[in-house]
Amino acid sequence: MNQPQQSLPLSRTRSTDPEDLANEIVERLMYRIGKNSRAAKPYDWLEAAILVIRDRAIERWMETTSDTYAAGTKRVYYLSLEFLIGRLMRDAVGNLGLLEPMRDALRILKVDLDLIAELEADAALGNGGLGRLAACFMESMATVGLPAYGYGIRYRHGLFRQKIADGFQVELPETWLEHGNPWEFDRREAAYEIGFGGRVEFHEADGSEEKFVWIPAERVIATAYDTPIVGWRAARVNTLRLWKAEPLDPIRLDAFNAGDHFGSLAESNRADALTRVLYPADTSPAGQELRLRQEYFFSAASLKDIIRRHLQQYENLENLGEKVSVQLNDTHPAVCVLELMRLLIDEHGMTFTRAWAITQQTISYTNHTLLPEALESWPVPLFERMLPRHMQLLYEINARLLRQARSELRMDDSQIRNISLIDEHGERRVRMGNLAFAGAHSINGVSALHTELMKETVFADLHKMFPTRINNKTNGITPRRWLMQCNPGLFALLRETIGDEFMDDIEKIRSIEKYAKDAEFQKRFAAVKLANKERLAALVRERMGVKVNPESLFDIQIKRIHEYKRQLLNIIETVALYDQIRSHPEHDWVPRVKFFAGKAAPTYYNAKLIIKLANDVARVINANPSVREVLKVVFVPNYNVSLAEVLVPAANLSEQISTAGMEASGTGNMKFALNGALTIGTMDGANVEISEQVGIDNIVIFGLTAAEVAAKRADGYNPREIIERSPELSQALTAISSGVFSPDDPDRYKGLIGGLYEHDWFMCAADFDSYAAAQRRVDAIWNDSALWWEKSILNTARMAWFSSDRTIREYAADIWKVDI
Ligand code: T68
Repeated sequence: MNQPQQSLPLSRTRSTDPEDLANEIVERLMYRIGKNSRAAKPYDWLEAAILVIRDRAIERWMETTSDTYAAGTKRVYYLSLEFLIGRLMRDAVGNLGLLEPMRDALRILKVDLDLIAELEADAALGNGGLGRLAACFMESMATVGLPAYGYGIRYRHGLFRQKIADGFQVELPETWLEHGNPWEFDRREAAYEIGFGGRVEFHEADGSEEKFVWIPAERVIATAYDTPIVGWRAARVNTLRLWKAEPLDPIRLDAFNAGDHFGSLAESNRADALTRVLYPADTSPAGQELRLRQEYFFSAASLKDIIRRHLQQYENLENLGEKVSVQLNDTHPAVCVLELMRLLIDEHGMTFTRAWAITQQTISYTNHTLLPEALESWPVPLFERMLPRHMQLLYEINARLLRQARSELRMDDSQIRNISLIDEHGERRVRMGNLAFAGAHSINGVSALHTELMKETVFADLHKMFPTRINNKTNGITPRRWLMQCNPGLFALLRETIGDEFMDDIEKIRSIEKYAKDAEFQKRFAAVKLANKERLAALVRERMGVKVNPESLFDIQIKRIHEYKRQLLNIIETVALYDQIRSHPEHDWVPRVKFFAGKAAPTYYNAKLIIKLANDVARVINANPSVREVLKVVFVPNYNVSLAEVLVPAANLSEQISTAGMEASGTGNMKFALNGALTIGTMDGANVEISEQVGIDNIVIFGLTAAEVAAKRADGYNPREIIERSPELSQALTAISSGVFSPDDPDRYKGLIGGLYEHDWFMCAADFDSYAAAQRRVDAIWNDSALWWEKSILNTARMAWFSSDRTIREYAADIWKVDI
């Protein structure tokens, strides 16, 4: 396997001298932005700097693109409705090796790189882990030298901005494009017509040749916007291509002239709406027609583009599966299976059988959730109305699939029902997961546990039918962003201690292990952590007016707010701890700050109530002088990638406490551990593999296992009994539900807490005592400072396996079958 190049090919052609760079910046300022240094505002400097960096990436971009063409290498296409990229400047400048030269260049111009970097918009074109994974993968694919394209939607509004008003989440529109976007190139030449609705005609051309022709009722144009993604040391520069919808006619002049001013813009507005906003629901299907339109729009545009590129180089589509891999990031682009079949059969004249073989060879699918309510499905009438030809193909695929299941595999009615692409319980619905499974040669889970559960639960019967398709690809994170950029202090300490090798081969970070017990190294490691905590403390003070002591244990839970992620369990334990501290003031309590951050889906009632509860509990605890020195609670508003880059390096303790069996993998867990936080967590998702890598003594595990959760649910779980047996838990629950934290509305949490007594689907009660005990184990480790830092260092030393470079190499070898 090739290691990324050690020296920048770029430096051959372009100067990296700060003086030259400074001149270039001033030139861009002048000729691209139209200002001189005196008139330039900080944002203008940022844009000028980005243009200089971007231009440095372009040569390499063209070079690597033409190399791929010349070598005829297989191309990988990563289709994702979400790319949570965050800011790009640091990524690009760091990966081009220009960080210090650019910093010096800007200094010559009396501009602070760190200050302008903060002004860059955080591109939040995703909800959470799934979108962020896509962004890490893009960077890793460029780093390992894989010719890859990301395809998605250029949402005008990314994930909403979260404001906390009186403790409640308020959603405000996000406007990342308001200053323009210096990273993107609009590619007017790459535009495709995408149809919706209409009818299918059957043409019986010269006798035997039958042909179906879809005549859509509505059409929009998909136009491409390209962003270069620079790999580490510019090993490669790949393209992230995002689609925007535009009307065929921007204005219907006939209607306008006839006086119908609104009507004349109807088509334009309809196209505009298509790519206007990202659906803010994570792990639950949005279910609306517009969402299906978005899915089809970007899938169809991407496939057209892929086929056009293929046919530019090869004669026909017979070798598509050898030269192209299409990876579906969850089922959101699953309609690709049908669209590719339609293109191959209706537009390229292939037989059904041949088209099916090529489709399966080309497509592979990643599953990110087992939650039954999160599996996408669409009402048959909606699907049929929007995509009539696709519906025909779906029925044909289903007929063949079910026939095979029944005749060759002798499957029974219940198995047939589970395998079918149509869900027949109640309203008939198209199952996107089953469609993706049937149309792909590989179906992967995102952690070892999740993959095993996929085989046993949602896809049990499909797995029996196709036992070789399901495979595991444990998630990863890019160490460039999640260590080298976000934690410059630790990065510098590591370089000084073990040299630079780990920058190119992250496995080498393991050499830090031998310093784990070294008192001097521990001191320096702790000092870096303290500085990161001071930075977070300053942010919290500035943004929220809350003062926290950086010497306290920083205990952090940041992720989407969801009942299965159990922020509620953490809050309840916080309340119990608050009670304990007040009852035993004589005890030597470990000073802690509990940080929370995360967004709730705007329609998710309980998740929003949990945010309010965290804020209510914070207000009461932070105002109580008797716990002031030992306990603080902070809910940091508007969690996004940039905020994570401050929180992750500052954590001592990482909360990964989902109900076992419910978190497919998690990736925040990896970021924290790499940055030296200890994990408190359940045996869920990738936590299991983290415990194997870092060693069971260096992680704090508690709670039921996935098998125990399943058994408890099957046996009839009685949370009330458990609550009544745990005095700490019942006291905390009573306090919350009786209004101690909500005196303005004492009944606010009655329903939420009542639910725990009644069903407690996420087993907060069952895991509470074990969680609280685990927290006291954390205290004990913290009190033995040498032990704490030893474990912390061992976490950093042993997390290399979770690099997304490793994940991508596995996808490349096992699924895409491409040499790198
Ligand atoms: C996450 N899924 C998993 N979904 O929850 C997490 N869903 O365990 C895993 O680490 C991560 O994927 C990466 O594999 C999501 O983030 C969504 O965001 C989502 C968005 C729209 C619809 C459904």
